[in-house]
Amino acid sequence: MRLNAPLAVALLFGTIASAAPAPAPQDEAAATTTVSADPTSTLPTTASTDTAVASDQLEDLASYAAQQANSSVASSNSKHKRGACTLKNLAIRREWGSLSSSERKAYTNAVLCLQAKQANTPSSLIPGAKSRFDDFVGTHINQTMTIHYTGTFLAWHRYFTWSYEQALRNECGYTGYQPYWDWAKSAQTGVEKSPVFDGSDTSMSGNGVYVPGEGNVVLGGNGLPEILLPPGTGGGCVTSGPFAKMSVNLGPVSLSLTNGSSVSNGDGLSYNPRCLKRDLTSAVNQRFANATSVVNLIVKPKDVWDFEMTMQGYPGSGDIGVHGGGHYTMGGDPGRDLFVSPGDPAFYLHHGMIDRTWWIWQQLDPSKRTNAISGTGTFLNSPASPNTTLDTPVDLGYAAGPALTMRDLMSTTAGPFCYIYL
Ligand SMILES: *[C@@H]1O[C@H](CO)[C@@H](O)[C@H](O)[C@H]1NC(C)=O
Ligand SMILES: *[C@@H]1O[C@H](CO)[C@@H](O)[C@H](O)[C@H]1NC(C)=O
Ligand SMILES: *[C@@H]1O[C@H](CO)[C@@H](O)[C@H](O)[C@H]1NC(C)=O
Ligand SMILES: *[C@@H]1O[C@H](CO)[C@@H](O)[C@H](O)[C@H]1NC(C)=O
Ligand SMILES: *[C@@H]1O[C@H](CO)[C@@H](O)[C@H](O)[C@H]1NC(C)=O
Ligand SMILES: [Cu+2]
Repeated sequence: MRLNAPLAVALLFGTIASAAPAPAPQDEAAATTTVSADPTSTLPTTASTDTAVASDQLEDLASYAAQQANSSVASSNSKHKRGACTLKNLAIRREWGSLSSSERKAYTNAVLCLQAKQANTPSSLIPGAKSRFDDFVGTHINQTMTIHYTGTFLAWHRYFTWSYEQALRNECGYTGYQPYWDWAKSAQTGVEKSPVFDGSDTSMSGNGVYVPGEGNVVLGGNGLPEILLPPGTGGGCVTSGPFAKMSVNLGPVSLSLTNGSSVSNGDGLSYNPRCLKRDLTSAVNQRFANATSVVNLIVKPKDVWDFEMTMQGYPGSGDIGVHGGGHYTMGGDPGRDLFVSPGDPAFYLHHGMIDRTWWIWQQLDPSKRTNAISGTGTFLNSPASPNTTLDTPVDLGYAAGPALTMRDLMSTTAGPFCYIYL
């Protein structure tokens, strides 16, 4: 179902302009972890407000998750399964800053390769999709209203990011795995100094050229409280690093500007080549995606509804969550466009971290959380649609195949997937 409403123009990460009634949380047995032998008992249960302490808490939670995932892979009886996930073939996704220079260059070279390969999408369907990279952007635009604030949000983006990683590997000779951007680290250093965005040859390219006189980005409104985000330190075209010359071909669809308004180019599917813009905004990173926010997201929600909503921001709460936090930290075009955001190659490092936080949260109580789903097939259930279930299909269109069911996408070490995060 293609929901390309004028409503879209008012839609923003972390908030929407029309307050749709939210479905009630799905019943889930309360997580009770009071057994004395519980290995999680040494883990933090509340996030420290001291971000340095919270960074350590995040490390503890992440290494617990890795041990937990390792031991479940090690103990799963894989004798009868072909191509099963084992410790031998388990992929490890790492933080960008922990990769060597040549590993980072191998990654960005593979992305440039994807951008140079012909699209699979027929131009009659998406005339602006010019490359394999654009196939992913086009699929995301096409499905935006059915993959955010839905029951599929986490799993859809897991499959999407994995499929992109597979395209880099299978179509562009990349031998590594999808790296991630740890927002907690860039909140400490300032985004401009983060190895992800410092503009060096071994970054994901840096800031846009400074545009003076920018005002605020305004989210919300139409009955919801407004959220004002300050402008960043760039705003113009990205001129350094591997993506200095890349062309953003699709969109905009719902692009927030730094004067409180937003723009669109119709359905965003026509060919509209322009430079990649960024407006790195440490204030947004520090406010919405600091180490405390990440630990809070992992330790507080006891059901997946709360987890998804905390991550994306409860509409009206004034919080855009770590999901909106990361997107608006990048800023620019397409960084501030919910529909077109995969047009910035750093999208996949951001969603690597989104997937990592979900994975850590799942590992804290795998028997209850691996298959936990809550939500429907439409953005905040507007218009109303059936609940997402394990049988709900996820189809990535011309970006990748095959269509799978939610059931296949819930675990990172079963079904088609075999990876963990360190
Ligand atoms: C857009 O999505 C619809 C289903 O939601 C699908 O039928 C159509 O083929 C998609 N178009 C492209 C170009 O992927
Ligand atoms: C859909 O999920 C909601 C919230 O958990 C629940 O109240 C409702 O009964 C479910 N509907 C169906 C048809 O299962
Ligand atoms: C999990 O297994 C991988 C691969 O054998 C290993 O590199 C990693 O250190 C292990 N992690 C933990 C936390 O045990
Ligand atoms: C905001 O900026 C855009 C682009 O510069 C401009 O077209 C638009 O008119 C401005 N809107 C307002 C309300 O100032
Ligand atoms: C960290 O994030 C939380 C929300 O996630 C926010 O309440 C807090 O103010 C932030 N801390 C700093 C130092 O900005
Ligand atoms: Cu998305």
